[in-house]
Amino acid sequence: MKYDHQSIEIKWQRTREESGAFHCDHHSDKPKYYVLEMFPYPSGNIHMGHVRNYSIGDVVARFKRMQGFNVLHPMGWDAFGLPAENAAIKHGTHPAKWTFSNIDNMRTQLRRLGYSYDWRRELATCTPEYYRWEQQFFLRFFEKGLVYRKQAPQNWCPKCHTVLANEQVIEGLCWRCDSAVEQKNLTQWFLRITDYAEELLADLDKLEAGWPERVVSMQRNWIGKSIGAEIVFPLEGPGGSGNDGSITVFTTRQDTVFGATFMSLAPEHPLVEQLIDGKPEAPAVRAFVERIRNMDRIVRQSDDLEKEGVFTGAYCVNPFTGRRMPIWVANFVLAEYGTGAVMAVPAHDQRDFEFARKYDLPMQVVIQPEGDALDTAAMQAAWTEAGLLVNSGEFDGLPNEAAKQKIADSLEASGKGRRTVNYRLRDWNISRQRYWGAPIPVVYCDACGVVAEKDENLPVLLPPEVRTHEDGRSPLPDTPEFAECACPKCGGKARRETDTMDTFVESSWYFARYTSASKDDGAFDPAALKYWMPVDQYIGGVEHAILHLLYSRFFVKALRDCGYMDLDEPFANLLTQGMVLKEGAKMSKSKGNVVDPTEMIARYGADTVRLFCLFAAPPERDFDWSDSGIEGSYRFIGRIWRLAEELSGVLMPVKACSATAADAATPQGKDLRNKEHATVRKAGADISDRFQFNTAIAAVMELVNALYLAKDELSGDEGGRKVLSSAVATVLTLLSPITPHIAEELWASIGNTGRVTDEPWPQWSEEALARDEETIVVQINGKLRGRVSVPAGADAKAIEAAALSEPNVARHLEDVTVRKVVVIPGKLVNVVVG
Ligand code: ANZ
Ligand code: ZN
Repeated sequence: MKYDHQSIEIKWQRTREESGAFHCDHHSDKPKYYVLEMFPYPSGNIHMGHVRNYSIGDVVARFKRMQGFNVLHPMGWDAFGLPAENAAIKHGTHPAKWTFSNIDNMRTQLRRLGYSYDWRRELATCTPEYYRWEQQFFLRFFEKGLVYRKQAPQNWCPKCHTVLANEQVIEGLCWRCDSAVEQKNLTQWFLRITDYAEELLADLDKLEAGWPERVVSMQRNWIGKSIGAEIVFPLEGPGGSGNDGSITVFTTRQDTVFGATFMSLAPEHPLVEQLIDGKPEAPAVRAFVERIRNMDRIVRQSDDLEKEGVFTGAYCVNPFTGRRMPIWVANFVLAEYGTGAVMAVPAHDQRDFEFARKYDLPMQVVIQPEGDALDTAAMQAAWTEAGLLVNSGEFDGLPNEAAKQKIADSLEASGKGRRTVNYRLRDWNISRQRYWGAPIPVVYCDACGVVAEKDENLPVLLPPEVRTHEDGRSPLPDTPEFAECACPKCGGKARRETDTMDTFVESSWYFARYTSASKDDGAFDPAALKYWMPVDQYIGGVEHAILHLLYSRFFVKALRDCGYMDLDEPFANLLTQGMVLKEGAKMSKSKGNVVDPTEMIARYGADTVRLFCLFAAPPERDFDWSDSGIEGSYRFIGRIWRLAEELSGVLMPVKACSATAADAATPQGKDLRNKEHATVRKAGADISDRFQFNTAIAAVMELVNALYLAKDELSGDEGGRKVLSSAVATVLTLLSPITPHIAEELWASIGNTGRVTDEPWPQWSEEALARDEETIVVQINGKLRGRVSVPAGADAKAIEAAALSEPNVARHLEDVTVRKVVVIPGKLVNVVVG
């Protein structure tokens, strides 16, 4: 019979779905296992990257199910976002229509791949049934002060007509469209993720066991904790009195304070105007500040930025040395970091060193490397390494690490400063000037000010009809039905917030909603949430190492603190899968190298496509899509199909690993049974340990080869048939998570009852693996010359002796000189002769 993958696959997809085979429930005595792949944006079609991602997740889900876990494996749609609006403008449709028709199409494509989802839990984030809970979270955050409004310069994408969070600016470009990001001063809503900086950092230690090291360290760097001190520098008034206020700096090097010879302020520092007021330097300073403010932020933050500055004409005083320090404005000092002011220590900081050389500012060595004496006149660069303190009063002679502590103590005792910690992480701007997003549930009332919506007024629905703007601006501000509203407090005329939420807000909690996706009187069913969370295995692309994965971690902690859940971290284990490339390059329409999954499924079937995605490489690694690769997978499936066909009438309906030692009485029977059990052991270990599906599949391929070699000899008697049947059952059972359709089809055709995908994962036994004798192949100069049997576990000496005395081998060695004997215990002896 021909292998008709189309009809076989569609038949089993229907059967399994109609029987609700993958529905799950939290009322269960089994241990739970929650496996989740990052949900897709409904852009139109499934691409090969999705197929790889979801195939990995599906094998994990099915494998855990076979191991006896109660498995939750859901799928849904990250359905708000800009492409829907752009498509709507281009094609004159509504974003909702475009989105839902894409969802329908992509759902069909996923079904055709045979994934074991509990489709009852499907969700789309653009529905009010979903986003109403997000609006409720917003209200709780608002009450707790976890969300607030502020005006600040923001990242603005001119093409997307919206602001972007810092995490969404990748090397100065918009994460979505690669346009250069500009700065724009706007009043926006922020989530106070910085309140959680310390916890987000500390909990990374717990994630180290289950997350890739690279992702953990990227998050650590992004949060960017710096331990140091704040030091207060009194300003020198016109009369040198020091009573005219002060400048506070943040430093990680308080041990160098005696070497601070001038002060550098950010151009945006609020004191600048006051300091230059009435001074002759004022015009030059204003011009400089204006020029730097307009500079691209990324250029400004780059290491190779040419250091520039301007003197303000004002001075402050070093509180430790009493020295007068000129105050400069410098282009490399950032307003948003620390206090926006830096005590400049040119002898020990490279930026300050370059700045001091350029503007001829004083330099003072305060850290001396042991056994050397730095001379400021001769220094070519700042000394930034460790050393002993000099020119530092009572602290002289201390190693600088110890001095850090002593000087911090002194700061706190004298009131000149204090220990402090700084983070790079900034609060998360969640306002977006877009239509296709969740409305922010806030109104502005002339009488009452900023007023949060009432719970009973949720959801704040997006208006279904809007007039889109050709230039891509959001239509919401000019949609009176939406924008004009009543104040929830005084009932008077008010205006609704017309910004919508960043779509990364929706993806920060969808994983928790799956546990109770259809609940309509609350965001989560507490019992279901408690049972299923955290996600045991999360799988997705490494491009989310910071963005989505950091936001989700924060969101869970914030929801916990609002009483929604009792959970610290959402994802216990994370797998970041590699990309599917074509000829070494990322697949893209512009390169014309896209391989369409639908076409591949039509030609080879879903099982072959799944198999290839899993066999081509370990999951974390990139792999190249190749015709020969997919052909190879197709041939392997054909080989299994033919094996079952050739053995029809021989095979009987039995379970994996069911043949007994008595069934396997002949040497061939024994060997095959042994191979069967060894394959189960290897495949199980490879999948459990780091999801090495490729080597697990290779092991099953070897078992299939062994079946082909043994089948004729074993078909003759009852015991042999039993051994063959058991090994075939094992092949089908082990392959069922990977290629479920053909496994199910052949399982049924052999006459088995039940479904192979409902079978338990097979158990290997020590007894079957143990061998009393091993066959060793003997080669001379790489040519096969004989086989010998030795006791299992024999040592190299014994194996060599047996090999050399084998009659045929001995004959070939008669007139030659043996140069070397290589023994690989359990396998082979190679005699090198000359
Ligand atoms: C004095 C000093 C002496 C410093 C020395 C370094 C070496 P991280 O580790 O990144 O936190 N700094 C502080 N605020 C700044 C700002 N807003 N813009 C630019 N630079 C700023 O770096 C902390 C160090 O960066 C601080 O320690 C400060 O320079 C500088 F030998 O203070 B240091
Ligand atoms: Zn953009």
